[in-house]
Amino acid sequence: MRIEMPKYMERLGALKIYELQKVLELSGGKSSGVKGDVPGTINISSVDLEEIISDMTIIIPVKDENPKVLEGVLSGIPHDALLVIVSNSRREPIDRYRIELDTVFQFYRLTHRPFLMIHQRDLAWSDALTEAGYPYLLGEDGIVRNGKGEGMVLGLLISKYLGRKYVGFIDSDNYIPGAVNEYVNIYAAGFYMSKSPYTMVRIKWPYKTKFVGKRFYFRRRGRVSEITNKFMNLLVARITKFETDIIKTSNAGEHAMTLELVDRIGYSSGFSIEPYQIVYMLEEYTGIKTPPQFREVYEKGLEIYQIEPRNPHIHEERDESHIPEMMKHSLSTIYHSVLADESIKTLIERELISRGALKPGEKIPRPKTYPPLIKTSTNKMFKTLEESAETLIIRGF
Ligand SMILES: Nc1nc2c(ncn2[C@@H]2O[C@H](COP(=O)(O)OP(=O)(O)O)[C@@H](O)[C@H]2O)c(=O)[nH]1
Ligand SMILES: [Mg+2]
Repeated sequence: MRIEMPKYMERLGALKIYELQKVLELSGGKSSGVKGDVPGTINISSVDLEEIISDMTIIIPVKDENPKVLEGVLSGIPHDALLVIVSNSRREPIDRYRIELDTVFQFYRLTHRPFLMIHQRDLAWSDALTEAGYPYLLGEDGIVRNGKGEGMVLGLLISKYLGRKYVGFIDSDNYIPGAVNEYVNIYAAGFYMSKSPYTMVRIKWPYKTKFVGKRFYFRRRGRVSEITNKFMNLLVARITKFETDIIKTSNAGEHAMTLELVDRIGYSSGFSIEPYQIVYMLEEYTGIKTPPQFREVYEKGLEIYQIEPRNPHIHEERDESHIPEMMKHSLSTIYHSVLADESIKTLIERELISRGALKPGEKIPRPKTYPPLIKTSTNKMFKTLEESAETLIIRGF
């Protein structure tokens, strides 16, 4: 895979945020590296990509998706990545989890891909998370809360137990297996470029593709992400005092991290999780908080790559009604940041009101946040799950 070298990077304390890099060739040839090659680009050979992917867990969050689409997604994930599927699908009146499981089993029979699958609302999580010292995801009823963020954190806890060095997310509603394949290769390319054990790679979809009339329409920007990026960059400017547009991936559901970083950032509920990760890193790793919680990250630095794939993004188009709600959750992470001043707060309120996502006078709810995973004993957690989880299925490892 050949990628543009980033020409520009913003450095904030321990953070290095690279400008957007484009994929130039899906497959760039046998030899890796920059020397003697095309200036301004870096090539990573498929052998080097596969080496990294064989030390990677891929988490797939699922909620009521079409099993055929899920099957396509599985087929796109490179062979040596470990599959962890966390589903929050309805179990009544039809048990959709069972149907998904059948799809995954069939895929396993035909490919022998090791996988682990579990339901987000499995009652065993209650004891498992409590014993592990991470009860935060449990609601008042003692069951894990609904929400994409919650499902993702469960996936991360399992990945921490499994111990592979890299962890990536792939949505289960992607219609193009080739795009899925490219995303995972991009994660590996980012890790190849990075020099730090604390690295995050975020995907910037080039187009959100819609079918309009008789042809595709390639929309350049998503509504929510455009607005979140604008405010996220204003938040960065509160630290540097220079306005910037460096952040292009505030809502990147498709992203990957080193396990070392998974342990050292915070998470949040539902669809606020992706922007919150950036807010957390800005609060924790730009030097404004003393003493720092994780000194080692300051020693080694934390690198954030943002990479734009070649494949268009064609995913399940849901009805538009949830967009204002998503926008509110997304911006609430910035609004409630310690870095946000009154002027940014006022701008966010105005934006949400003008888009019908907030009524005048209404308060923006604080996002529900979850601490880093570093102190969690995932061995204890996993033992309990193995003993009593009704929905846990493991095959091939
Ligand atoms: N485990 C889990 N997955 C979820 C939940 N909500 C959504 N997902 C999955 O998360 C991914 C992204 O959700 P989607 O609704 O497509 O969001 P969008 O693509 O960001 O608009 C999809 O694969 C969903 O199936 C949830 O509550 N739990
Ligand atoms: Mg989607």
